[in-house]
Amino acid sequence: MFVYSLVVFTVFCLLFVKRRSFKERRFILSDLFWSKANFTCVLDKTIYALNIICFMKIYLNDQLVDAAEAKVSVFDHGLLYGDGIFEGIRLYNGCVFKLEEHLERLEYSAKAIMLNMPWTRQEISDAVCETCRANNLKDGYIRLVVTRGEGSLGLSIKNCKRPQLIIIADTIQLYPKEFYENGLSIITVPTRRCNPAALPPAVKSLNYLNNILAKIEAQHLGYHEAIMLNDQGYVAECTGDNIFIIHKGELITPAASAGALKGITRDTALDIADELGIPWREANMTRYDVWVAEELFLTGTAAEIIPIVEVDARKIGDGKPGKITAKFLEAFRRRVSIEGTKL
Ligand code: PXG
Repeated sequence: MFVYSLVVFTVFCLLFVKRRSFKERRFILSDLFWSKANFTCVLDKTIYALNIICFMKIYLNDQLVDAAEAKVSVFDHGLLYGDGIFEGIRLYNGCVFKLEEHLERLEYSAKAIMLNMPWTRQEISDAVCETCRANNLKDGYIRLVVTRGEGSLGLSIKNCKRPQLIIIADTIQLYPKEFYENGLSIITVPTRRCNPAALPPAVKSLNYLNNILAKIEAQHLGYHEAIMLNDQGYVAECTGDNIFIIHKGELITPAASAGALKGITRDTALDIADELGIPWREANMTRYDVWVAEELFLTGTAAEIIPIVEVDARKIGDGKPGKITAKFLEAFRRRVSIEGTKL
């Protein structure tokens, strides 16, 4: 009865604060109740689920639809074979960060897998902004997905008539705040990054099993993130982030040819290195190079810049987030607060 009343009351409150963002709604509602941590947590989850059911708009097939109506065919090759591409993009303070760069990478991924997108870059850009506006978002995470489209059973793409464009605009926090303050411990996992001759890791494809297997191995051992080596045994990247070491005052990261995705945040970190006057280079990197680094951090749209303090049970530097890493994080936060495409 209590749960039922709670749900009814929450729906009522949601209607009452319909034009507000998720964060504002949560704030108003937890103020209406009382601020016991557990209760707020349950309330958060309830509001989050109801928010999706009642209000979230998804961009699908050239229009905005309710989340409950956003359906794709079971014959879509994106579902049947992971045949498609995607981008994860951040929205900061009403501005989409590095939108042009993400759309350029999407076009490169499409070209690499021979998927002809029937939309111009401007059309996709407008659709991204429209989806964020429709969801009253100011800060969030945008998932842009292009599938090969509906086809017949069988690998051939010949019967896939029209790619599907899906845009989801939501909120995200990949890691808890304390990991950014205290740093993260990671390990190297057995699953190797795909050989570029088999599937170029630079293509941000819908087929993420290679990375998912590595993530499963990491989580199975109690870690949140893992280093993946390429088939020559050099460090490629992490399951969803690029990797950087700082050694003798120099910033070093694996090249795309070593199996790293050409990360947008990676490029931003290299720009920041230029701004800070820190020399950088791309190089083949062994696990030994990682273990003896003075500092280490990961970059990714979802994770942003996160300090690493332990790898394979070896402390990195003094086991605390490094001073240079802190400068990168500070410069990154400054950039995201002033750059971007306005909604
Ligand atoms: N390497 C890989 C394998 C990635 O998937 C990055 C590096 C970082 O690239 P950007 O452009 O974001 O700086 C990524 C992207 C998630 C998630 O939900 C994370 C990514 C992609 C998809 C999902 O954790 N990271």
